[in-house]
Amino acid sequence: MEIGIVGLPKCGKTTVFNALSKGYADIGPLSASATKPNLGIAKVLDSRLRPLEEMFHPKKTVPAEVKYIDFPKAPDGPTKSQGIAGEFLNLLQRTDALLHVVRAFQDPSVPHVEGKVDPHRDLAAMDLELAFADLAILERRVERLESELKSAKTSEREPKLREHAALDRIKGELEREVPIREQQLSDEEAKILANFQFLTAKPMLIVWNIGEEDVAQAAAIEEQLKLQYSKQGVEIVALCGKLEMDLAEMDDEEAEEFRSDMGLQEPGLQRAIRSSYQLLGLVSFFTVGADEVRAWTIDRDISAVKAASKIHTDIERGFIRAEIISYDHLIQCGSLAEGKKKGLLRLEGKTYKVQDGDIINFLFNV
Ligand SMILES: Nc1nc2c(ncn2[C@@H]2O[C@H](COP(=O)(O)OP(=O)(O)OP(=O)(O)O)[C@@H](O)[C@H]2O)c(=O)[nH]1
Ligand SMILES: [Mg+2]
Repeated sequence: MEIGIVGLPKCGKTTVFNALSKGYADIGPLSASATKPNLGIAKVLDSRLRPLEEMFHPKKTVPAEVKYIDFPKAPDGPTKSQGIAGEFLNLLQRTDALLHVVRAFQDPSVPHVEGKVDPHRDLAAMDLELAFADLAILERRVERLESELKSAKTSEREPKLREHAALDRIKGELEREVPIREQQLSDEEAKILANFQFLTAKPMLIVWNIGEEDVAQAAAIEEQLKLQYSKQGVEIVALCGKLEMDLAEMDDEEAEEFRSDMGLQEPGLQRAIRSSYQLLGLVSFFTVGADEVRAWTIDRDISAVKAASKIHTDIERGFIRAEIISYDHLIQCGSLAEGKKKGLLRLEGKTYKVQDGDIINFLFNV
């Protein structure tokens, strides 16, 4: 699972990246010569891990992870593109979701290209860039189909005509500024689209990068923004990138103290990571034991046997049954043995749909 970070120049992309992945990539003027994307991994903090640790005292605990990619700034040049460097478009298209950073912080030492800081304007400008990238691809494909149709045999015409009609309609809506993720698609259109990797079709998390002085109002700002921008496939969080980056560099205790001094409640960063997780339609199941308590990431609604393959293909191949208890039931019972006595630890087969929070022990035979 990979999330691509996008945004206009100097909006704080690399800062947010560092905060998410606890990384040390150069920011600000130091990053001027950066030519390679930064890759990082964020651990998904899950409040269910701690009680499981207390129950099983494992040697180690492994949280779920999300990968983030931060792109260097687009080179100055004749193209109007501000937010997407052409050479990285492919990489961006391969990601599963976008994290769109919008500058809402005031800082005279970081001049804005447009002069004034205006996050609403910037958000719209970047959305437009994403739409342009998709339109360019749609136009090329539509033109190509038109020229192929001229010489196509009768038997080949039908599928090409259908693809043409679908793409042309989607293109028309995109030109009216409806991102693909908000368009109503027929099953056939969705199938045709699956062959492409359109940017405006990806789920998007907007990170409203507020200044240090606004941190106390973060929750209120976020509430307001949600009314305006939350939609199907779009989530929004308000956080101060710079502060979160500083906090990510501290150890837990120090960070905790700092947060309470600042009056910060739930870390903005954790909300951002969790939102990315939800946007992607991901859930976690857990494996537990004296060696390891571990969260595993899967798509919502996948089968027990597919979930097993996340751990090892041997477990998938030799799958017999899965012993499952829900997280809530396990906590109520206090132990697996008690869960079994109460009949809450049950046996499920290959096709069982794994639920968020299931505690699973796979029985297999190789
Ligand atoms: N005051 C303040 N400054 C910030 C904040 N976030 C980022 N900055 C500053 O803004 C400047 C640009 O931040 P970067 O993270 O490098 O921004 P970027 O979007 O990666 O920039 P490019 O990759 O060059 O497009 C740096 O000097 C940061 O310290 C913030 O929340 N508050
Ligand atoms: Mg950067």
